[in-house]
Amino acid sequence: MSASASDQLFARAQQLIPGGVNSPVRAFRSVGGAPFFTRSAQGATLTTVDGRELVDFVCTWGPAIHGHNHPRIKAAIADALERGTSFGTPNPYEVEMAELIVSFFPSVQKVRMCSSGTEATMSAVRLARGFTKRDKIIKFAGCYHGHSDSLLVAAGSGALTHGYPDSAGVPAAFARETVVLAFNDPAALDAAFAANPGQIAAVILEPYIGNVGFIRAEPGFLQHVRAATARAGTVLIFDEVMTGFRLSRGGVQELEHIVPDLTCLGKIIGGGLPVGAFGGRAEIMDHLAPLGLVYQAGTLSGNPLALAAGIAQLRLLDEVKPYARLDALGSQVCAAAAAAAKAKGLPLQTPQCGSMFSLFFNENPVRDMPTALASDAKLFGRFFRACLDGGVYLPPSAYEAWFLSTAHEGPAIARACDVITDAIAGL
Ligand code: HOZ
Repeated sequence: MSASASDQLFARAQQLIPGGVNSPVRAFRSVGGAPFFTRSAQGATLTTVDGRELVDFVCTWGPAIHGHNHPRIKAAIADALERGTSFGTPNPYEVEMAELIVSFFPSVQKVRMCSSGTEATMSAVRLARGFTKRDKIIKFAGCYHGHSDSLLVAAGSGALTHGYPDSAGVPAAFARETVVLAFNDPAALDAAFAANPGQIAAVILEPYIGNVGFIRAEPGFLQHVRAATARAGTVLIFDEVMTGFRLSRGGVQELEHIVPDLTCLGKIIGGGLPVGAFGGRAEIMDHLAPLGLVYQAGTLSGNPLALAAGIAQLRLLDEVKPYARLDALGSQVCAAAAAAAKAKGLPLQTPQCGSMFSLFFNENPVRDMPTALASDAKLFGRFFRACLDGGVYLPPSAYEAWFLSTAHEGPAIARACDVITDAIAGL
């Protein structure tokens, strides 16, 4: 039997690209099998280079909230393309995007664009350190904030998936400046502040975690974090790269009525093109160069194509008001999976908020990294492969969130629920 087009590409890729992929989770190592290569994506569907059509629950890891290749976003990119691909000077899209972000996120008074979520979180941490003149930061185990040195400690996402939550190559001296705490544990936060008086520059967190699977903050936790950081003069950074514009118009901070000092954004604001942003209180943001002494820069920052796509995507959000519909779709998938697991006698947790959720094969509720790691990841791998065989693509890791788009409404969701139900029944 001749190798599939995906297998042939993967063989070539492995010769030249470490692991054959440009981002580790895509290698399928924790779920088994070889990755497929995508030829095109439309609506809720990925088409592989072998011509298979898959219902996509990854949505390019969050950005495709209106589905893949939406005509309005395509048109905005095409229009911007007529004017050029990159200018290296200020451009009008940057002002329009800043106005939009500030209108969606009232906590953001000033914002700077960059090219990825990693840049956004890395820069926000540097800014918090420059602003407070302190070195230490607090992060929570399992939260993933991209791959800069200070933040790649007890990290989720691919780092956790492949068993290296503390990456090699991060100097111990850097890691010592990062205090790692359990998520959803207010007492641990109080103890860390008591042990490091006047030393904590920032607390950074995914307010609902998307990178150890999906985990919601328990009632009162984020409010506790806000009060403790305010008392300590510590900058509170919400990493809403995944949750921003996705769980509500104004992210988790809107749902939980919290005003963080800084917010990191990405994914949806690029409409599928590379982008990131960080913003917050003007008093803090004005410490950035050229006004202040904290340096941050980027040749492709404010890229006109990425911002044209993102502006179209945000305007569309306000037109279609998708959040109730997305929540109903998420509930439908979780309910179908829960019913199948109950019928099969398998323990399953289905934490969900709107269009983000996870399926954990676990007896107990998942509230932090240790409880997530107590899930049956091997069983998830079998479930993943059964779904893929049935034409449904899930995140290829037990420790990543699933994403939905408005394009999943109708036949796609019905087909996916049937495949998920059959896959669980066959475990
Ligand atoms: N770290 C990303 C999700 N948490 C994965 C990105 C990718 O592989 O494209």
